[in-house]
Amino acid sequence: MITVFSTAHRLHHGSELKDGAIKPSFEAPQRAEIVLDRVQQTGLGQVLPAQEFDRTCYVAAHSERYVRFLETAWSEWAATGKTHHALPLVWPVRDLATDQEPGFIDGKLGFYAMDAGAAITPGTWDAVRGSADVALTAMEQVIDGAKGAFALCRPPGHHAAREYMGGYCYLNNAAIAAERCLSRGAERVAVLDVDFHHGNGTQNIFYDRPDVFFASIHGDPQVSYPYFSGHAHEQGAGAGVGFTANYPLAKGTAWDRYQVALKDGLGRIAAFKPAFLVVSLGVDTFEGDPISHFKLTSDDFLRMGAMIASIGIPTVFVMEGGYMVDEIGVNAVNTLQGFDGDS
Ligand code: SP5
Ligand code: ZN
Repeated sequence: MITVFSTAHRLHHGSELKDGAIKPSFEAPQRAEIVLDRVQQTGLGQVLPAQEFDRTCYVAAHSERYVRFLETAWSEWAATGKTHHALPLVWPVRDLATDQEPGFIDGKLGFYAMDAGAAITPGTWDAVRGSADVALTAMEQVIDGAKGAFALCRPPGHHAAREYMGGYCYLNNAAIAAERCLSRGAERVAVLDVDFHHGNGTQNIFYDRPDVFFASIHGDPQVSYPYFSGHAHEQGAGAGVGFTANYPLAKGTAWDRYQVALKDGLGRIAAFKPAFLVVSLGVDTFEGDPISHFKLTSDDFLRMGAMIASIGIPTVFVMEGGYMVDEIGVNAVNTLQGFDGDS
């Protein structure tokens, strides 16, 4: 399988608010380098650089004003004399909710963020754009006939919604790739999110749409980030009712229970008959992950890849989370090898 990679990710290493303190983010540059090393060690296949895509490809999944915010946020922040990474400090929750974009950067940060987990640094926009271009380049491979392709994206994307960032995510790489195949003529596309955390951003972007089926398997939001979405009763809205499927699973879930949800999700995706499948591949479901609490083993990722291959749909794997840095390379590449039948 071909891997698409961009060195632009190295321009971004944010801070996050964790346990009441600002710390360097768990989502660090080393993650992508470890996965790339494993791709090369195992001889998974060629590694291609990302092509550059037009910003209209990003606006397909996000609003114009949100993309503009991402492009200009660091310069607006720096213009006020601040030198730390930019993080929001006030959010328009419930009765403060408004559709009016504030005129000052501190207000814009809260308006366009769901949490204090997606800092803006000087290199963030270039890394974020590069990550989306990685996903778009991988989608082009599959549109051109490849059975599978691996988008080694960093930063990740699945928490980013049409108009907000959060959870280390800025542009929703998986959603941007899904929109790309629709604009190139596909009638239907499915997104399967196997990251430990609910793919709230992808759900938000496609919630009222019947042309994109979204399935997510994740830690129960009663006890797991992002807490406010991913319940089983969230099944879509309007014309999209029935085209979103959520599988919240209990703390400590191991392969025996995980594979039941995966099988059901894949069955529903197969019945939808999409032209393409985008997999949001987070490997933070691993038993050793420092911020999650499922119990998948490295061998389970081989099984996961084989099960995904079994429905026979051309698939783009888009890297999302996974934070046990020594193991994420093995677990991500095991999934791809399982898909390729090299296990
Ligand atoms: C892409 C992705 O995986 N984003 C995840 C963002 C998670 N951010 C907040 C995590 C809070 C976890 N707190 C649990 C600590 C357990 N020791
Ligand atoms: Zn995650």
